[in-house]
Amino acid sequence: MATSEARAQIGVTGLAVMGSNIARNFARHGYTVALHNRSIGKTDALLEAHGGEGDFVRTETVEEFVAALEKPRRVLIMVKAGDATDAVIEELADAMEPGDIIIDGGNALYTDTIRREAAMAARGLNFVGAGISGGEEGALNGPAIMPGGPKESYESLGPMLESIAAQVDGTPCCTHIGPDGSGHFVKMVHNGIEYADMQLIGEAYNLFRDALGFDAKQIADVFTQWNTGELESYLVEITAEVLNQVDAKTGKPLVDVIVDAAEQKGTGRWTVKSALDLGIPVTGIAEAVFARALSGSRTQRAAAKGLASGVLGEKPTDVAEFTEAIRQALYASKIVAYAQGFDQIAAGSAEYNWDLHPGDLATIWRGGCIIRARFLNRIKEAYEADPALPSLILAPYFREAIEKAIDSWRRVVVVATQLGIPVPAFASSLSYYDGLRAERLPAALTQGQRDFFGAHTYERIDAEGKYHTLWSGDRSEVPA
Ligand code: NBP
Repeated sequence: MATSEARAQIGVTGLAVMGSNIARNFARHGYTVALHNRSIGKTDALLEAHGGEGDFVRTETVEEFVAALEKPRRVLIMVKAGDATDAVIEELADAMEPGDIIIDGGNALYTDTIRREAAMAARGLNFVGAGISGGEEGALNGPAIMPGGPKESYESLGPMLESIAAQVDGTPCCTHIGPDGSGHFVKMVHNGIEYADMQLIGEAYNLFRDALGFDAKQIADVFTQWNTGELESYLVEITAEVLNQVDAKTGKPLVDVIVDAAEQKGTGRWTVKSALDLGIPVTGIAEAVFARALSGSRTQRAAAKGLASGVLGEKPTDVAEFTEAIRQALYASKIVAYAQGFDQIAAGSAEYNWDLHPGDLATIWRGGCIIRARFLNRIKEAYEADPALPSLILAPYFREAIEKAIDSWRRVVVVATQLGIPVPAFASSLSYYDGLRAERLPAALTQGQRDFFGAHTYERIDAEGKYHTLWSGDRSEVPA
């Protein structure tokens, strides 16, 4: 361990699980890392357990911490998102100098990052909002990193971040995303997609359990098998691990003794709120957020037990055929969820003038992060072939995959409905797909109704301009 006079290349403040592991990751890559935490206990605990892994500088006060850093100073904040981040930024900004770089690696709301970047820029400081994904394991061994902020700061910071990020085929899972809040925005959408992916996996699990009568071990075996094909991904892999886990206390599968009420920290909700503002239908993500909320409505659910199901259908008898149908439904719904997430990224980019490159995101999400999956290679290729792709669904590879899956996808939604098994994300993804490809939507009627009660006008299929019908008069049509 170096002395407090050492000049560190990077400082990490906030040494809970994420900060400690990232600090260790930097140190293992040969950087001298200044350590700081509000309370000294976490700093000392880190040094005691892992101080030998690299060159760390122990500091107690913010002034000492800042003084330990090489110029331009680089400080990574890994504290609880929200007010704590603002408090830490203020303290650091007071102690730092123009040209220094403050990086917020927490899960900040991107609009907070836009505000903070502007405030720091006014003081001559570079502020980088960096989305970091991969949980504690990723933080230590290689996360996916999505840094926003000024391009100039990436020149000094980028090589360091790229060296500690996950690497796939020699490419780091880190790239400069775009200005101000763009890094946290894409991290937010990443988390939204993660919600959708988890919900879809959950619906598949539910069908195996309630439509096919599989136990947890049998379902784990299916997921293990799926992880060798086009669904190969971190989330499918850990699904098998969770389903295989046996509870030491009861000897039952752990999943059967966990309360079925999902919690959430908020990034899924943020994604949906932002999508509502941007006018982008992210139905898969929204259903996932609502499904967690429904599962958590424990009083209502207890009171609703015994509500009528109506006459239920027959369970599928060809187990192998229905297993494959579930796989196809999962794959097609997953394509929809990603397509919607990428639509939101395109809309955010246009709204904030970020000039984001969806292909770059698919590239850096291939490793380190929670949604890492074989299929991201396909997304990367799709955007390489056509950077202005109107929807991922229209890329030849995904179009064909859905064409192959569509009959199974419909059958799974029908069977689930007939059996009274909730599949909100499978069903809404299918409806989204049918809506997108429909030649005529009921929106014409909506426009007629809006014109009737509010004179909101409508367009005609056979003429330019806007029109209004004199509903409370002689019902003739006039140009608006
Ligand atoms: P937490 O989110 O649990 O935050 C704990 C840290 O925040 C401690 O170092 C604590 O200091 C510090 N802190 C708090 Br709380 N209030 C503070 C204040 N007013 N001033 C200064 N420090 C304060 O830690 P985490 O789970 O390691 O996550 C860190 C960040 O990374 C969060 O923004 C999180 O959303 C994000 N993130 C987490 C994950 C994950 O898998 N956990 C993944 C990706 C991103 P103390 O020790 O003195 O209390």
